[in-house]
Amino acid sequence: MFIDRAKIYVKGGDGGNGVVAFRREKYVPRGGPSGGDGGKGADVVLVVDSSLSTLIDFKYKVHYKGKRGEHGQGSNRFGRSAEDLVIKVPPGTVVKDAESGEILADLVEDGDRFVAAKGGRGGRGNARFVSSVHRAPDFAEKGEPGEERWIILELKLIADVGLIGFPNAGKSTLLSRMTAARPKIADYPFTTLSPNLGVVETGHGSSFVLADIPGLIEGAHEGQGLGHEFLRHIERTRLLVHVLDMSGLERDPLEAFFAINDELVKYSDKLLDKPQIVAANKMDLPEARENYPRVKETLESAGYDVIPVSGATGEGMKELKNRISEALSKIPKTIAIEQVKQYGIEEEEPFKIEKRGDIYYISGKRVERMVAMTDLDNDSAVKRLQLSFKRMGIDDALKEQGINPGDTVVIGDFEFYYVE
Ligand SMILES: Nc1nc2c(ncn2[C@@H]2O[C@H](COP(=O)(O)OP(=O)(O)OP(=O)(O)O)[C@@H](O)[C@H]2O)c(=O)[nH]1
Ligand SMILES: [Mg+2]
Repeated sequence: MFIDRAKIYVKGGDGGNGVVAFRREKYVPRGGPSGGDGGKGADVVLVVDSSLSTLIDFKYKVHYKGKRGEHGQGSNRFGRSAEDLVIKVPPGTVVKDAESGEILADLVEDGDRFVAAKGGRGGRGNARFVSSVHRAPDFAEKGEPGEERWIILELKLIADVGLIGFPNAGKSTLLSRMTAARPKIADYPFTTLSPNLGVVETGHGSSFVLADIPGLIEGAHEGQGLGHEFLRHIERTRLLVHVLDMSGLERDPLEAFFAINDELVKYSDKLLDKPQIVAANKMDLPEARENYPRVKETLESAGYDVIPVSGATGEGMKELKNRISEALSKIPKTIAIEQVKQYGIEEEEPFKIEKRGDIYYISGKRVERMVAMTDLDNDSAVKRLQLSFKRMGIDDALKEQGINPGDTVVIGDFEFYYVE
């Protein structure tokens, strides 16, 4: 089964908690603070593995959660950071944010990587909060929560050469003749419903990747016959081999040729810029031989290279391979990479207050993170949080909105009573 789109959930590991500890020394009843920091949570990382060619694994596994970092320990020992959670994806995987639809990454080459969800940093141990005022801080930070989101993976095939043409033209037959791939071949349209890839060996150790793309029909650019899905895969090929059924038994070969090209431009003018070689197929049939001179003349005078072949007998295969390699050697090996949104350092609003009924809701990445990292059972830690809120101007903003002592304030998953 060929799967070229998947939606998955990724969550980075939470950071490990910092710890509260004090040194124990002979004759010293209470030594200095010595609580170590927690370790960093695991990043969830997508990495290209060229041995994969579909997104099928993601049909069965949808949730990916990184491990949390280890908690800190006494004697200033830091918790160990968690190892990244690596998810393998095939070359040509475009990553989008499921909510906004924005392209986050386009992973093309073997080893390309993208951090889909960052792990949280470890919380600081009490040893880190020593100051001239606090010689023996009795609180520590909790680990930062890991990032989480839903992402969409979309495969945009990468192949050197794409076989295009109407259904039944013989594309799959040619792929099976030239490569070790064994696509389904049958005498009815739309036998092939998803692209098949094969490697063509051209001798001298060189090779190219050939993609058999499902048949196109009139209206493909509007999505007819699943046209959109198929046309997308043509975008990242360097050369097209246009397969014509020369017998004309289903439709006139010249009409077929121009109809398909018409669909290509309507989808994107970039597709028509791709060099095309014409494989005049089914030349074993007498009707095909009859049509050949007329088709050859018209297409050659339009500037196309026309090669007579037969997928049935294997005639012309060597010539076709040679012409393809020759043409490829003149086309630079660049791939159209998707434009990825560049994240500048956006000035994020530090916090937002919304009053609904009697409750004040405070939101904002930074504020929510500060609360999540505070040990709310620890008075000193809570005091420190209050102080930070005051410094950020949250107190003043709440007062401005008319808050009274005893009113409820909600931040992230936590609820507080407001006190002066
Ligand atoms: N006589 C003859 N028949 C051929 C030749 N090449 C393919 N065929 C036949 O044409 C029919 C369609 O071949 P496929 O290779 O499945 O065609 P396709 O272009 O992949 O078709 P779709 O997958 O439906 O788009 C099959 O019955 C093949 O056996 C050829 O060179 N000569
Ligand atoms: Mg086919």
